[in-house]
Amino acid sequence: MSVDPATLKLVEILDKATREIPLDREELLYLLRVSDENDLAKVFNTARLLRKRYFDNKVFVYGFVYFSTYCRNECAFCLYRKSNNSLKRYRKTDLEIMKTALSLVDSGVHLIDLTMGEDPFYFENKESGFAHMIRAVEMIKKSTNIPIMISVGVVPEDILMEFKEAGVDWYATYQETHNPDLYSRLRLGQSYVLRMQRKVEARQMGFLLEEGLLTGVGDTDEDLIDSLEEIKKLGVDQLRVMSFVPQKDTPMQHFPSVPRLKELLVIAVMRIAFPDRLIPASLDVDGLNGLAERLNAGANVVTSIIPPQSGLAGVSNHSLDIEDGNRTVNKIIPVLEQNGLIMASRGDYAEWISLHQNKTRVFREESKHACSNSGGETARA
Ligand code: SAM
Ligand code: MD0
Ligand code: SF4
Repeated sequence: MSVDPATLKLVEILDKATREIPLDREELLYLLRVSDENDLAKVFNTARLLRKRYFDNKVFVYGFVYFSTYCRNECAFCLYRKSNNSLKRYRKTDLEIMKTALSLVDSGVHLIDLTMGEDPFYFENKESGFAHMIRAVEMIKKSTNIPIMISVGVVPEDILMEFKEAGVDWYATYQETHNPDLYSRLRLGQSYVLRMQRKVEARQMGFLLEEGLLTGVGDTDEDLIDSLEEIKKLGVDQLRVMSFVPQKDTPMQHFPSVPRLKELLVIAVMRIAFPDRLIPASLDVDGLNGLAERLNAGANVVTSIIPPQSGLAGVSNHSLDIEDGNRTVNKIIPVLEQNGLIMASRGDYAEWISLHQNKTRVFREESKHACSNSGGETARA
């Protein structure tokens, strides 16, 4: 019986992936373009096999606190862009932030992600603006020892250092794309170089890094592969992709939509290219209903757990599944189980971080050295 050459090629690529032989550009592109149902199942299967190799059946779960929806920026894709006057914004007090974080910790999450727009209240009053926030972070850390991520935009370097000293573990700042031209049409008026540079600096300060892509924003398959290459150079610990969700009253509200399959394929290709890293399935794109397909594609972290009745928003889906309590730990556990997975313990998460830091120490030290020798373009805040 003759085997179809396309099937043979796919089998060869996936066999290489299973043996963790790095795939070249052309092979990664091939995977991103798979469309046949049987072939897709093979790609997802390989992604899950690699996830199992490094994480067994354990999944991590992150709580999300979007504590201020004010923003000085004009990202074309974002509901919270400065000039959008059609929404009600909020800024939570330090006490509210702490209370929410503590209730998320009680519900069993492994990490608290503190996120805001680039709120002028913080950015324009610099030291005094951030001071309360930094103290709140310190309190959360001291009383719970929970790992903390900040997603607060491109903060000045000295403030970033203060967050580190207060006990923050992760810095998340998504580039969305590594095509500078596309970036300039998405993150209007923001420096591409500065955003990348701050991540390099954060890593030098000892932060763990998360990088993120948006798909369905005019990105090509080539752009997506370029991003994987940049992500490798940056040396990130967690990487994500989210589908663009059109937002009313924003410049991209009528942007043609791309099937969700693209996000799923990118998740699988991320797992294949970075088998031992953390890759989220965000509840923020399609809510609880979209969780199983993202886990099936190889994700190993569920993000955007939000307490109901807290008055807190999501990012790409500001209200989906929040008030009805569908973005809670209790609601995701059955979905994990239906997919042969379980929720990891806090000890498992701590162990992963510590083993991972040991494993990547040499890479991080070498790149720190390379950066300090390169004297590349210095970015300004
Ligand atoms: N303001 C900070 C910043 O932009 O870095 C922190 C917020 S950040 C976590 C918001 C992220 O949500 C963006 O980087 C983008 O990846 C995602 N996002 C925003 N609007 C979105 C949309 N309409 N559809 C999908 N993802 C979106
Ligand atoms: C999420 N809504 O995890 C959150 C957000 C920011 N670090 C994360 C995009 O889906
Ligand atoms: Fe502001 Fe972040 Fe939205 Fe851009 S993505 S408008 S920086 S909140």
